[in-house]
Amino acid sequence: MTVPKSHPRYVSLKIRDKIVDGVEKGITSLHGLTAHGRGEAFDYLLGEKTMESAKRSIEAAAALLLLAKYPVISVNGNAAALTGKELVQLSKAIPAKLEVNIFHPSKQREIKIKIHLIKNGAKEVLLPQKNCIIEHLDSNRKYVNGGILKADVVFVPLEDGDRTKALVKNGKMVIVVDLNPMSRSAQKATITIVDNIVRAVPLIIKTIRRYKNSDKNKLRNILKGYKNEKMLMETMKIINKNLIKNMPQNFP
Ligand code: PTJ
Repeated sequence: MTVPKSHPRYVSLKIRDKIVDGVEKGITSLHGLTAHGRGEAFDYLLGEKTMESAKRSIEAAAALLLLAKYPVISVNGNAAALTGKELVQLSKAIPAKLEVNIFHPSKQREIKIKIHLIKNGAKEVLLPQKNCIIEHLDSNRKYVNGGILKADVVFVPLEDGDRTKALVKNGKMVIVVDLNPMSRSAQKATITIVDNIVRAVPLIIKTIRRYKNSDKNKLRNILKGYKNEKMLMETMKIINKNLIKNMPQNFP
């Protein structure tokens, strides 16, 4: 769709185009469209910009990814369509493995996501295997590969809540990007970045590059000072403030 640059919702509509494109290419599921709509609604409430609290979560996420022994980036249909190229860049910057993991089962879609990531510069992309299963999960997300199975830190952008909980139960630390601070993923993750994935991932890459050669103690201190619940609380306050600010003024 050609969106005129002058349109007040230009950026949002361009992001929406990427999801539609993902569906047309067979990368994103149809359900991904509704998931995106939910995200858009929360982004609207958050003012469609990266909040200070999200910036602090991004710092902590970068520190955790750099300290991890075996970090893995999990990629689903929405994340691939919105930030395929950037997730490949992130995997190289850390470095971390890329593993496809989708909720709505489709072997074909898994392969298309892999091809999409390879076209965007990935050297290796792991696919779920039927004989490789993580515990505490019944959905299609239970099928993993050597990456997620072995990982100590899993980066899970844009997710449904069950898996975050299951990954934590499996002893992993989980970094989530989710615009909804009330979602189960947001509430169960080790670090929750409440921001749009299209803004968050480039910022994580930038922060990783900035901290890449930092002393490990500096990174540990960033993590020590980080409290996920506090960030979620600050986010909720911003939503509250934005709701009040936008209330009709002259209502009797
Ligand atoms: O490709 P699949 O089969 O793995 O399916 C992927 C989706 C996203 C469809 C699947 O995981 C799903 O159904 O997710 P949910 O349960 O709808 O949760 C998605 C969460 O992501 C919601 O809390 C949304 O608010 C949030 N979200 C949507 N778009 C964005 C987002 N968060 C960050 N950035 C976005 N652009």
